[in-house]
Amino acid sequence: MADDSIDRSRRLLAEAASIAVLTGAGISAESGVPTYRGAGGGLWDGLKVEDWATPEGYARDPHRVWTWYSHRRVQLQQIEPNPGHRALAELQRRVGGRGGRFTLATQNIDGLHQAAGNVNVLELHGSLLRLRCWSCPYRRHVGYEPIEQIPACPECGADLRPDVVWFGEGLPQHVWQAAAEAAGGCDVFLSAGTSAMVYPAAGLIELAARNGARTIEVNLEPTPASGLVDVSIRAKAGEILPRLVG
Ligand code: BJW
Ligand code: ZN
Repeated sequence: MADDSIDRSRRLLAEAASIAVLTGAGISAESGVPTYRGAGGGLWDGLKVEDWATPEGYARDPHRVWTWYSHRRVQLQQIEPNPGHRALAELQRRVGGRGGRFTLATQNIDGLHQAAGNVNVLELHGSLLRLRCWSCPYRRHVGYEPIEQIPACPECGADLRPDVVWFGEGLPQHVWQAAAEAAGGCDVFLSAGTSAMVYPAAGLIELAARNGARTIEVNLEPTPASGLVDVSIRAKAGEILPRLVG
């Protein structure tokens, strides 16, 4: 991979007053979390996300979907942030230290950015570590313990569900708005470890480019955004991000 792409990206990140970052499953791959698509991805415990991470998938077999999420949550206990996550935490500290603006929007639901030290993370697709009610605004944090029986909402008695965003569901509105504002107003936009196929999250890259940001992509494979960005680096996030920030 060309060293001049790395040098150019390093310079852009070092000089920007306002940086927005979008991450996806690829950034957690080196921590042992499987991706949804691409090499080595696509199946979570034998189930295909497109078939089960939908309201229809849940309606088909609520218990199976619950057990699936419970299992994924328990697995998180063994998982730690990798150098890619830690580089973004360092980037946030540096940009903050020089009085700049930094926004991290993630499509991931694994909480690893927060574990690495990032703050105010915008969780576009929710979190495995929260439950919410199907029919009222009730939400609560949960730990890594398995939950095999579907719990009832203490406020209204309806079933609780994982607080994640399934296909066909809208993103949490305030989270989406904050991410769109950051992407539309930044000098430099960095996307890392995302196939850039799932909308509206992938649209943040286009929004940033349209509004004049310099755009950098770090991903193992080419994506639909690769032709649009200023710098496209095909490599592992855990190897490259520390070099972009360090
Ligand atoms: C590495 C690496 C390493 C590996 N280093 N890189 C047609 C056109 C446009 C949109 C639509 C459409 N039809 C339907 C839609 C809408 C739909 C959508 O976008 N579908 C597309 C698939 C076509 N979107 C939605 O439904 C969204 N809501 C919405 O649009 O609301 C409005 C609306 C309402 C009602 C009706 C219609 C619209 C919601 C999307 C929710 C996504 N949810 C999931 C599941 C979360 C819960 C769970 O995990 O169970 O979120 S799906 C899954 O994909 C997950 C991810 O966050 C998301 C994105 O994936 P991501 O992060 O990019 O990961 P991968 O695996 O795709 O890519 C990883 C990449 O990393 C790969 O490229 C690797 O090469 C790379 N890599 N190792 C660097 N070490
Ligand atoms: Zn309720």
